[in-house]
Amino acid sequence: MKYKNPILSGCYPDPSVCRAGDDFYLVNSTFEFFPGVPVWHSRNLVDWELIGHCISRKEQLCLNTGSQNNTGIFAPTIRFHDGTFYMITTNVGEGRDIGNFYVWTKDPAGEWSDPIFLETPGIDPSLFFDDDGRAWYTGTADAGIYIQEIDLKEGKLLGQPVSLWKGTGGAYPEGPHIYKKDGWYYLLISEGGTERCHMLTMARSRNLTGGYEVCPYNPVLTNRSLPLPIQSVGHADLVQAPDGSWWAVCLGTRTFSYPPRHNLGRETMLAPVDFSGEWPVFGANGCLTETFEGPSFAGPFENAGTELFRDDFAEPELKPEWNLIYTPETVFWKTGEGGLRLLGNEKRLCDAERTAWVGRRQRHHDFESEVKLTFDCSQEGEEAGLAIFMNHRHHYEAALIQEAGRRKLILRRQIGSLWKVEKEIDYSGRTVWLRLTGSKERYEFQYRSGQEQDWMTLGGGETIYLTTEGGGHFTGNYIALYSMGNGTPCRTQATFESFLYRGGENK
Ligand code: 6LW
Repeated sequence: MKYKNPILSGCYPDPSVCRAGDDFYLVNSTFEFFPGVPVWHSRNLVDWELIGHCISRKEQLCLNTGSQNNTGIFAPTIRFHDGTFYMITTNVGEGRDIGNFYVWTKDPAGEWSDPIFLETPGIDPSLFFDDDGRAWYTGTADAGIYIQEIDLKEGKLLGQPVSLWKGTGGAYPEGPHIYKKDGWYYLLISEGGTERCHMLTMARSRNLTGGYEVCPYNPVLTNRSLPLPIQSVGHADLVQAPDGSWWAVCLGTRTFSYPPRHNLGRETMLAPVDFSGEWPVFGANGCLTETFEGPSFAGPFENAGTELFRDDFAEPELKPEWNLIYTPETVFWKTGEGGLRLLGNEKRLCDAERTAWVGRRQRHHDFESEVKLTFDCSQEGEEAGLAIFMNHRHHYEAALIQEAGRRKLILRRQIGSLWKVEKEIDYSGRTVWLRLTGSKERYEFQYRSGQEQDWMTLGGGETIYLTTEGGGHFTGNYIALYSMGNGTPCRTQATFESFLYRGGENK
C-alpha cells in the first residue's frame, strides 16, 4: 500500500522520531509559537495523532517577543532510553531562557519537566545512548559537528567536546544525529541550508569519538536541482521499525508559482531507508518522491490528505491545534460556554509583541475557513477579525473596527512595509460571519450578516505575497482569530463561535 508525502502537512519542520516498543513518537520545531514542540504518536509511521506538547506551561520557558518566524524553538530531538523520554532543543533569540536545554517525561502525552539548560554552543542538539549506557550530546557549532558525553540525571556535560565532522563542504552543516548499526556509528547531518540546496550527508566510524569515513555517494538524500514537487529536502532522523525496516522522517516544501515558493512552511515527510548494503540508500535512490510503498508492519494506514476541523470553543482549554504567539504572560482569551472570547490590548498585529491572537496552521494549499464574530465595538480603534497570517509584517485580515465614530467591516493587507485598507463597509450589526478561502493563487474573504444570508465578497490578495520566499523565515501561514485596540486596550470583548477549517484535495 502506497502513502503520499507529507505525512504531516503544514508548518511541522525539523522532525525527530523515536520508538518505544511498538509506538513511535515525533516532535517538530515551533519557533515563537506556544505551546511549543508538538508530540505526535503513531504505530505505523504514516498516520499521526497530536497527543500533547513538550512546552505546555508558560512557567517552563519564556518565548521572547521582538521577532517572528526566526527565533524561539529551533530543531528538537526526541529519544527514549531506559523508560524515559527526552526532548532536547534550543531556544534561540534575545532575553530569558536562551540556549540549549532538555526536558524529560515518563509519559510523552503528559507533562514534561521544566527545562534543564546546558552551557553548550550552537543549535540542533541531539542525544545518543551507546550500548554501554553512556549518553552523548551531539551538537552543531561554528567548528562543525561535535560530541560530548552528558550526565542526563545531573544535567551536566562530562569531559571535553570532540569535533567529529564538518560535512562535505556544503553550507551550514547542522541537524546531527548518531545511530549505531552492526558495530558502526553512523553520523547523519544536513548541509546546504534549509532551502532549495538542502541535502543529507553521512559519515561513519567504528569509534564514536573519531575517525569518521565519509559515505562514497553523498548526499544520501536530496532533491536539489531536480524537477520534483517536493523541495528543500533535509533535516532527517532515522528510526528502526519493529520488523527491522529503517525509515527516515525529514522536512520538505511543496512549492508553486514561479519562481517557486511555499506558504505552508516546511512539512514532515517520510522515506524508506534500505540499510541492507554497505551504506544506507534513502528514498528513491537518494531522492524524495511524493509516494512510496508504505510500512507493512502495522497493517493498513489512512494517510488522509484532507482535514475537517470544527471548534465551538466549549472546552475550558484551547484545543491543541490552536497556538498563541510567544509565551502568554497574560491571558487574553477565555473559552467555554459562549465561545472563544478575546480582549485585545493596545498592541497591533504589525507589532512583534504579545497580542490577543489565536491561530491554527494552514495545512493545505486549498482550504476554506469560517467563523462567527460578535463584537459590539464602540471605543475608537477597537478591532477584531479573521486573518491569514505569516508574520507581523505579512498578513491579510477581515475585521470589524470602530473608526472615526463608525463601525466598519474592513479588508486590510500588509505586505512588508506596505499596508492598505483595501475595502471598508459601514456595518451596524454586532455580529458578522467571516469566511476565508485559500488556493495557490489567492486568499479571498467573504462576509454575511447571518447564517441564512448569502456570502458577500469582501476581497482578497495574491497568495505569493504570503510565502516564505516573499518575506518569511522558518514557519508557514496560520489562520488566526484576533482582537486589538490599535493603540488603546480594548474595552469590548470579541466572541468567536462556530469555527470551521476544511482543507485538502477533496474539500
Ligand atoms: C534548524 C536547522 C534547520 O535548526 O533549520 O532545516 C533550522 N534545518 O537544522 C530552523 O528550523
